[in-house]
Amino acid sequence: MHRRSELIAVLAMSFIVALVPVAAAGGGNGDGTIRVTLDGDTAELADVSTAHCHDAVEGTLTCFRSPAARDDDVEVLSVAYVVMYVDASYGGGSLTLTQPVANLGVYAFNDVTTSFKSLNGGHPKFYADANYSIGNGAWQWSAGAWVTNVGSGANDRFSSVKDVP
Ligand SMILES: [Ca+2]
Repeated sequence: MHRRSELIAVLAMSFIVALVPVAAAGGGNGDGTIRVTLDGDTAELADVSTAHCHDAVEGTLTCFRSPAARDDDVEVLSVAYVVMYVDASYGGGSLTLTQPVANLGVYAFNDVTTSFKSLNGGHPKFYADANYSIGNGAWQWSAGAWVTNVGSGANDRFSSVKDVP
């Protein structure tokens, strides 16, 4: 009976360990990796730093060289809550989100955001740490806000984001 209990304990631990990466990954396939496309072709995360992407397709980062092409794809603008931009005044690469993102690094968008537009009355809350942790700071503007520059205290610090009405 004692050995059997030990075996069950070991199996239970293995199960918990196996679950952790899935919970930590947030968006994507559960292993922290996602499929990336650029103008319909398979691409790498490293290829998309100046592209315009969205998260509306589960497990995929769908990117385009043109922001207009991104906005037109699967009517993403009608369901998104935020567009985040690498540069001030809505410049540089951009990422349109329809879902909470526990780790923006999964989309190669960790610690880069300088401006953003809230869409559809969205009220994005940005966190300095992954997994919506407020330990190192969190920021939120008005619902629907368009912000040309998040300011020196928040610039290039966002690591997770979700819509918090
Ligand atoms: Ca930036």
